Amino acid sequence: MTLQPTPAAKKRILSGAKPTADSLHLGNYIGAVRNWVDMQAEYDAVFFIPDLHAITVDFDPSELAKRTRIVAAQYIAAGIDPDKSIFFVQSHVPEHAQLAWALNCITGFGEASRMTQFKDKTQKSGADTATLGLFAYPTLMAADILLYRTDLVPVGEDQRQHLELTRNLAQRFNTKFGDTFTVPEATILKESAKIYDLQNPSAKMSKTGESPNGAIQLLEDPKIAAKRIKSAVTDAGTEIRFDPEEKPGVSNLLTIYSSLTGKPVADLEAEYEGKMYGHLKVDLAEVVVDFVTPLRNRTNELMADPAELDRLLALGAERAREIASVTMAQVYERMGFLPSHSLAGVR
Ligand code: ATP
Ligand code: LTN
Repeated sequence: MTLQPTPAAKKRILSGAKPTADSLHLGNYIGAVRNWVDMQAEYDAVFFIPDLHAITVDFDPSELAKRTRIVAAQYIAAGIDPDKSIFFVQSHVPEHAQLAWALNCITGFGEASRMTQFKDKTQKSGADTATLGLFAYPTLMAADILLYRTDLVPVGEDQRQHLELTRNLAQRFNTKFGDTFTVPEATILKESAKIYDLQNPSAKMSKTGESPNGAIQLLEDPKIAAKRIKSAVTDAGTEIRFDPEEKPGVSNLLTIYSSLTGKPVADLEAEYEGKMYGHLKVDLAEVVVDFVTPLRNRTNELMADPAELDRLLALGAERAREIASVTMAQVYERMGFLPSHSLAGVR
């Protein structure tokens, strides 16, 4: 028998999208989920639904479970394969909250106060309504990442500062208590993958945008999606050209078009030379409908069998706990906690 060389261990990636709305939107798909799907083959991938993060802002308890299942179904419909990747719900793995607490105790108050996402969110809603949970959002995120010895974290630019904090906390813990954590790298997903609000192209497309017409929700009726593309704000002039400064509306439509068809933006510019904005919108509306229709049908099929969805999530949580519990036991041991012994065999 000849010995096969051991393949180099795959690097681990980890990411997630919060269950804070009734559907993911096109920006989440193009900017995040689609990239995760592509990365599954090359990496040892961990994808999860950060429901503990979803409760750091005002939330409706009667919606949370449903929204969590929807995001789970949308991940799978988009191509996340629970056989290839570890795929689970954050609150099903108690080690996330446990490690977050330990990390809170090595995080400076000033350090946490400098997080711009917290500052932005509290500026909007006022400091009185902000919770301790929102303040501790970044240390919970660090726990998500460090529990799985993650090498790479594919996220948008907005999460860069949280990643930097995660790296600092990993290094601090390793120095203070002994080498325990992998220090992760951020893989900031390309700027071109950022999708803007259709009504206000200076803001990113978001679950909580000002106008519902600004976002394409992946679960809504494709006819509505088509309408939203057709009524998107475009710019002065008539020329169809990619120029985010001068023509943010048209550029956003070209980005969406290119992302969904794989056609380079330059080819689209050539194709639409001399044509009107209306032509671009009609064609893009069709592209969007062709894209969302099967995705929506597949999501609805998965949602029609919640027991199967829950089974997949339970399997994922089991696999996640196998890794997370080992890390957590090491953390407690290194921090010097008195071990808790089972009573079995003692009585
Ligand atoms: P939202 O603002 O829509 O609530 P979010 O960024 O606050 O989304 P998540 O749902 O956790 O929070 O985001 C999941 C992923 O989707 C993140 O990696 C984020 O960078 C990405 N994402 C969100 N909006 C866009 C967008 N408009 N364009 C590209 N990527 C986006
Ligand atoms: N904060 C992220 C969601 C998130 C996450 C994570 C992403 C929570 N924990 C761990 C990557 C790794 C967001 O708002 N997009």
